[in-house]
Amino acid sequence: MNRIVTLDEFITHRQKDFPYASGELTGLLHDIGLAAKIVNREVNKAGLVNILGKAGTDNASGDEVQKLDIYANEKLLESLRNSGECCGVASEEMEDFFPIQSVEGKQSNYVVICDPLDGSSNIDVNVSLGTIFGIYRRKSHPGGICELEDFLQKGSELVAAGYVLYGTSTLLVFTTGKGVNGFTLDPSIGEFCLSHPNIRIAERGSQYSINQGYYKRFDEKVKRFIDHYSNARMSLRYIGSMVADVHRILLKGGIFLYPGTEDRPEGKLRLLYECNPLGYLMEQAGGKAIHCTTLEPVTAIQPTALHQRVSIAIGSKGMVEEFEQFMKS
Ligand code: P6P
Repeated sequence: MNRIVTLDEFITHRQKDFPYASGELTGLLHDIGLAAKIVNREVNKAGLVNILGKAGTDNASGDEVQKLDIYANEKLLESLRNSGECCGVASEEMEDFFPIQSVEGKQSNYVVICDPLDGSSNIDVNVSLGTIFGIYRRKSHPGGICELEDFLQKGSELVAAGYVLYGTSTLLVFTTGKGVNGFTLDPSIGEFCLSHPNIRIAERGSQYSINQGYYKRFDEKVKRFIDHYSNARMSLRYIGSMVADVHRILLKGGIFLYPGTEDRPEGKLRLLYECNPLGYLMEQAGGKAIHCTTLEPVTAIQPTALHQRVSIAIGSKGMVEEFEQFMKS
């Protein structure tokens, strides 16, 4: 029987792999793991307590906010604020970034970006949800308040990124730029345990993932790509929760697409909080993530706004490159 390797043990043991080998990044990953356990507890009983349903507000991207989104955002902020390991957080649930005061004079070198609860429209129907996060080294002068430039960094500048999937089990999958590893929460000991070491995505898969309901509103070349896969008898799987769809593709191979449409040519998904962290992680697993129109890597896009939206095609390298060929034809 293999020995259990907990998340904390893994991070500590691999600390030498982390850029700048500082305890801060270790501490940040621990903080995110802690927040994930707390959010998991509430997600697992969302049907039992008065935390279901819409909170009656919209977030910065105009999406109706569910109470669990607010709760998840607060828990992440709380966990990151208490340790003072980062100097600021930008979240899909907050209009502007949130500077964090230094704790006991500690000068933090990192900022965190997050989508606290992605796919939250699925809360009421018990479909998997996710938390997405990314960690950057700050660009502004250490010791001062974090600045907008600390968050408007390309995905290629990430020093760590990952997600938590609240599904049939709770999984934390992340990278620090040295490959991708997955940890499953063992509720009996309250620890994330290494369950998916060194994840690599297959060159191709048998599934594609897109909201087929928008077919009529896609670009003609996107329609031709979808028709090609439909005629090739590929399977269509679409959950409406990006973390769940991308996680399935990471493990099974495939391609997830959220192209622009006539009414939303720039696409729906957020560059900072969804596409960059997941794109960076996918690249680390041997996959690819590109903009559906420019075909550039999403991690190469220079962000210009905190809530900027982009289109994305992400997944198996061979399938993303096949999509590229259709878009160039
Ligand atoms: P649509 C959830 O709201 C989300 O941001 C992603 O998790 C998901 O992939 C996408 O939007 C679903 O959007 O337009 O297909 O409902």
